[in-house]
Amino acid sequence: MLSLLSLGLLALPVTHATSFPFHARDTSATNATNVTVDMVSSAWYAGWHADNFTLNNVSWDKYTHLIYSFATTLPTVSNITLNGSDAILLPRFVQMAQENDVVPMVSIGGWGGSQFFSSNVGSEENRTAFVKTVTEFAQNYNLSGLDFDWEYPGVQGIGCNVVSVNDTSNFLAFLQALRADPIGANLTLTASAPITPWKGANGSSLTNISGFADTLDWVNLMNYDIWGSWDKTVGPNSPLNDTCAPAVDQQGSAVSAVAAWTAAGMPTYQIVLGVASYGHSFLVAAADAVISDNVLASYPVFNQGEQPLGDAWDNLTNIDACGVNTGPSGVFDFWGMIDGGYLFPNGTVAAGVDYRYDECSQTPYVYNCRTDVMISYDNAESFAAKGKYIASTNLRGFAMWEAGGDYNDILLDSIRSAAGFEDDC
Ligand SMILES: *[C@@H]1O[C@H](CO)[C@@H](O)[C@H](O)[C@H]1NC(C)=O
Ligand SMILES: *[C@@H]1O[C@H](CO)[C@@H](O)[C@H](O)[C@H]1NC(C)=O
Ligand SMILES: *[C@@H]1O[C@H](CO)[C@@H](O)[C@H](O)[C@H]1NC(C)=O
Ligand SMILES: *[C@@H]1O[C@H](CO)[C@@H](O)[C@H](O)[C@H]1NC(C)=O
Ligand SMILES: *[C@@H]1O[C@H](CO)[C@@H](O)[C@H](O)[C@H]1NC(C)=O
Ligand SMILES: *[C@@H]1O[C@H](CO)[C@@H](O)[C@H](O)[C@H]1NC(C)=O
Ligand SMILES: *[C@@H]1O[C@H](CO)[C@@H](O)[C@H](O)[C@H]1NC(C)=O
Ligand SMILES: *[C@@H]1O[C@H](CO)[C@@H](O)[C@H](O)[C@H]1NC(C)=O
Ligand SMILES: *[C@@H]1O[C@H](CO)[C@@H](O)[C@H](O)[C@H]1NC(C)=O
Ligand SMILES: *[C@@H]1O[C@H](CO)[C@@H](O)[C@H](O)[C@H]1NC(C)=O
Ligand SMILES: *[C@@H]1O[C@H](CO)[C@@H](O)[C@H](O)[C@H]1NC(C)=O
Ligand SMILES: CC(=O)N[C@H]1CO[C@H](CO)[C@@H](O)[C@@H]1O
Repeated sequence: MLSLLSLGLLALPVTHATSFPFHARDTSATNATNVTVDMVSSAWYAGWHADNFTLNNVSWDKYTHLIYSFATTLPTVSNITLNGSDAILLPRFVQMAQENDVVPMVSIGGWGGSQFFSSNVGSEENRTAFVKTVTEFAQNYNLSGLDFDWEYPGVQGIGCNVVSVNDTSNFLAFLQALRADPIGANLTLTASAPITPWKGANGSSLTNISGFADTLDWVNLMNYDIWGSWDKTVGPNSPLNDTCAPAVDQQGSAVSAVAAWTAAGMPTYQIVLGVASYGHSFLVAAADAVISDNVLASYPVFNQGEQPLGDAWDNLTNIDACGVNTGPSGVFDFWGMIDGGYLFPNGTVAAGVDYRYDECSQTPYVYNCRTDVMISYDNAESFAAKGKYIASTNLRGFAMWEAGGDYNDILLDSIRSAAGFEDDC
């Protein structure tokens, strides 16, 4: 009974997806049933990188769902907006997805696009209007699903978002109204969520998110940016595990995220693991970078005053949605690490670059002692570990930020194979 939504929506002939039987966690034994749902092999496609990573560059046959990003919220509840030239690109995206039996979705919000979620769902009248806005948007673009990437309900994200203590309950009320709508009922509805459940009015993570579980098809747990330039030390961008890390370095991981969400009532088969095709760079003095015998430290201090420039998709000047210059992001996409000489084109570490695979987070680090740049990132080995974890934990699948970050599908092929997806022949 719990999975009727998923079953109805995913009864598409996704032949290249693997299926596992899941035991639906119905509290009523007589209603308990084993259901089979198709696993999710997905990624976000960032519209603003389309010049470089074109729609023809997408490996459509390896995905079940692709999520065009982003449509952003507006001060008016009666519209959402696409970024730049997306209004021309999105119809082509949808058409190519359909031709390839991929479910086309659009993500609404994002770090820079969540400014007005709070007001758009802030009253029953607005929720009704916002349901109309997003369902008309889905119909206009022939979308089969919507992803809500509100960063974050009840918590200030980028710095200029509207925020209310009632955001999370208003979000749920909105999703319920959307699900009750005849068009919304037929859409795949997902949310991209932080590694601990959304905050309630008291500022703490919800301990019971069953209302969201009943309404959404699944959540994408954004297990990345767990460490970055905002921290005091370097750390893994996307740790698989952190329960094995020193207590002060337990900032979250796939393992702790799945534990937190399932404890609050999200079944594992409604959890998709968000994975990253990029890493974060830090300027680390040689004396701090290396502990002994050329072994790299996992949590060294870094120069917070000087953020290295990332790859060709980074910029010395980045003006965010609040109008603030945030400087370089320091992000290196996986292809950018090859471009920058940190990795060979086959994804292995280049000659003269120090490397460590951190056994707790199960993620790699590289260090260039000539430039003092350290990068914590993901590679084929760490993606295989995450794929194995998805399979062994019965998670629904993975969602990669972002499709264009990979190089020759090195990461995508690794996680697909480890999670049990089979390639078409
Ligand atoms: C099964 O679930 C339905 C819907 O929640 C409920 O109305 C019904 O009473 C349940 N049946 C039993 C025998 O528990
Ligand atoms: C569900 O499947 C498992 C494993 O195949 C089996 O042990 C269990 O009895 C099944 N439960 C129901 C309610 O069919
Ligand atoms: C996209 O495809 C073109 C043509 O095959 C290729 O030259 C280019 O390198 C690809 N770009 C990326 C980012 O993969
Ligand atoms: C929403 O915005 C689009 C693009 O700017 C515009 O074409 C459309 O008319 C707007 N719709 C409403 C209901 O305002
Ligand atoms: C909009 O596009 C610009 C680049 O043109 C990009 O930097 C920005 O992140 C995008 N914003 C959103 C919210 O998609
Ligand atoms: C409802 O939406 C309008 C904008 O369309 C906004 O001005 C207003 O503050 C919203 N109401 C609430 C209670 O958030
Ligand atoms: C939050 O919701 C409660 C209960 O509905 C209401 O009493 C309160 O005024 C709301 N607070 C805000 C800031 O909207
Ligand atoms: C529901 O969605 C499916 C697949 O996207 C479509 O074929 C069908 O016509 C839709 N039904 C309604 C009532 O919109
Ligand atoms: C995470 O670390 C704990 C030890 O703290 C270990 O028992 C567990 O197996 C690890 N899980 C994974 C998926 O690596
Ligand atoms: C980098 O930032 C500058 C100044 O804001 C801007 O003019 C330029 O277009 C940006 N370059 C890229 C590639 O985004
Ligand atoms: C990766 O490429 C490098 C440089 O060409 C080569 O030395 C190495 O053997 C390759 N490794 C694998 C596993 O193919
Ligand atoms: C301008 C730009 O962003 N170029 C990049 C496009 O992507 C390739 C990798 O696929 C990079 O090598 C380019 O630097």
